[in-house]
Amino acid sequence: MDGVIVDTAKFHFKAWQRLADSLSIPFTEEQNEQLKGVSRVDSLEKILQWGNLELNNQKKLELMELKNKWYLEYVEEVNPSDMLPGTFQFLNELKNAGIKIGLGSSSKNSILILKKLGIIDFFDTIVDGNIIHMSKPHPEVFLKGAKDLGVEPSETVVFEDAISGVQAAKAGGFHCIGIGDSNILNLADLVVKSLEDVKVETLHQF
Ligand code: GL1
Repeated sequence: MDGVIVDTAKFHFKAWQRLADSLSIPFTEEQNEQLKGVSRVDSLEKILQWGNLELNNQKKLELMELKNKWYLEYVEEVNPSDMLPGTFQFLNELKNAGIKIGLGSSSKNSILILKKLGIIDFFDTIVDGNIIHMSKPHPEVFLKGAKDLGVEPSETVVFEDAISGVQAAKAGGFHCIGIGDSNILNLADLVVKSLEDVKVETLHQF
């Protein structure tokens, strides 16, 4: 979801950066690439590790709540115009072609965001951070999604903007189209700039 269908990855980055700043931990855009697709708790652990900071569980919970509070402020105004190029058209095309659609996200805010975008009804299943136990790069999120849809990984195409997500898709035996930079998402079967570059026919090559 974040960074594939909607431009919310930048708000996660902004909130994590603010949190890292508050802890005096340097946090770069390159490091952020390693957080994309990674759950809230695992993202915090990575940042603390980069800063060589050890905190107790209570403090960690407080920091995660703070990051989420900031994130929710940033996404307050999110609306359909924040969908990334081609998203709405592609969802429509898939629906018209009778192809099942699942959402696989590590975020616990996925339903809120999908409602703000007005596209929640496109999804036949939603598997998110509230349901899964193991964050990407573990394939649990996609395996659960495929099971819900009644399809095999080998007949499913995962769309991912995150290194951890591409790794998860490939580890689960899925085909994977990367959205973004082919140098970063080099494990994907195909990399495109946005969903604007994908058609139903693109899926038939797999
Ligand atoms: C969590 C992380 C975010 C991002 C998403 C997955 O979202 O906090 O930085 O990695 O997972 O796209 P959330 O905090 O909304 O559960």
